[in-house]
Amino acid sequence: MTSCFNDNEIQHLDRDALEALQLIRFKKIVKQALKTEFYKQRLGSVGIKDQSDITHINDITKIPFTTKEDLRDTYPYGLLAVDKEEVVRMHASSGTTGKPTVIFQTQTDLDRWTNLTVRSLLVTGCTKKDVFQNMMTYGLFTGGIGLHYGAERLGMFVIPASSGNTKRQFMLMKDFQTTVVHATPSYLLHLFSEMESMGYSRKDFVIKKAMIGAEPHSEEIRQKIEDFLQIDAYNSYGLSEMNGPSVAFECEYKKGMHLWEDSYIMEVVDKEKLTPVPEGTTGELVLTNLIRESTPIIRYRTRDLTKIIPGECPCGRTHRRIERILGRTDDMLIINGVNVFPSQIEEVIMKMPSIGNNYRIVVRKKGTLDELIVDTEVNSDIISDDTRKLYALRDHIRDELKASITISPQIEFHEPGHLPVQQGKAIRVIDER
Ligand code: DLL
Repeated sequence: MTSCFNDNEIQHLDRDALEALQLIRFKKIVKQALKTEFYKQRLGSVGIKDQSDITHINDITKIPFTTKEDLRDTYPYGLLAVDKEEVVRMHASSGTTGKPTVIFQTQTDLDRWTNLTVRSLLVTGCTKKDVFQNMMTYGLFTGGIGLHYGAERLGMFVIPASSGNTKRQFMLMKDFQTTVVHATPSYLLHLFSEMESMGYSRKDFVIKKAMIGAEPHSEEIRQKIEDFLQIDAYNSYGLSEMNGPSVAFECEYKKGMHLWEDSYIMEVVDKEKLTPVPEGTTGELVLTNLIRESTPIIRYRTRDLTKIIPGECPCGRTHRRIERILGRTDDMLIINGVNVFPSQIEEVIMKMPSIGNNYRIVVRKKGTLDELIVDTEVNSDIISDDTRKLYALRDHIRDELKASITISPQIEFHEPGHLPVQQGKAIRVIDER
């Protein structure tokens, strides 16, 4: 287990030492993976039957990729590589079919992940003197609990505020003199746009830093947050399949995110050919978790597009940095930090008998938050009917969608044939953000 005490040394290992450490850990992960039927077949198909078949870190490139679909197909326990009684927690992320992709953690797994979150907070300059207000959602989502444990282990004063309830966030921030906040960038912007109307001003707060992540955001958004609040905002990247936050984190220089290479093997591949691209070239990030014994995942296609930043960081840490996430190769939308697949929406609305054949999903900014609009055609009989029926249908769709995607969208009805139709593939999603 990486202890906080010697962590600084690990952050500065030279490449040879880092790769030697990766190899030792990778072999252990292969050994774990071979305990699952799924990886026994996958690894067996390329002649890997035992960890001794791995002799160099580059052997990883022989192994087929693991995808979200694989995780879904093996739901719920297909990737569990330890006895169930060793599991102390699970996390999940949303999926297209309603079945989440699940990840299990043993106590050892949690300790290792927590150490990474401690490291991530330390590299941004956090100390045990800080008061940490965690505005990420607590629950199956990894954003809340994930950083919570690291902040506690670091010795920070943690306020587990979770997301929402703007008024209470301000009250806590003022009364307990919060110095560090953790939130999605969109929520943070939304929160502070309400500051004056809620009777507060910047001088009521002593906030110094924000950890922002879980959703794509531009440098301009970071600047907006920093300028408005006169704070430093650090980009934080992660995904539940790789534990959650603290896969990659910005250090005090804020020049890209150090991907913690002692704990993850990163590859960046061409998004179509799936072959490696050189440093500095954008491609899909592929990750292997080296520290989780319970749910080994090898060569996971994240669908996130980024590039490895060539050269060294002025901080001297040797773990390579990735550029902020530029987009995704699939169609998953992230709406105020919540992952939504268009197919989840389609699944719900197309079940309703009065709904027509055409629909589209519009996402736009309303102030600093994202707004989801579902534009759908309805059958002519319901249009000429009592308007109360239309209102009831609208409410029903909204409730069903809320149950499925946890967001309550605006529903707009159109007469049949009134929504645009494409010649080729339908364009269902209009993302105006
Ligand atoms: O969002 C974990 C996390 C929580 C990261 C809190 C940072 C802070 P998931 O819900 O599984 O996990 O969603 C993972 O979110 O594949 C990216 O597409 C996107 N994402 C996460 N962090 C960033 C970021 C968490 N900093 C998916 N920039 C990932 C852009 C991000 N996109």
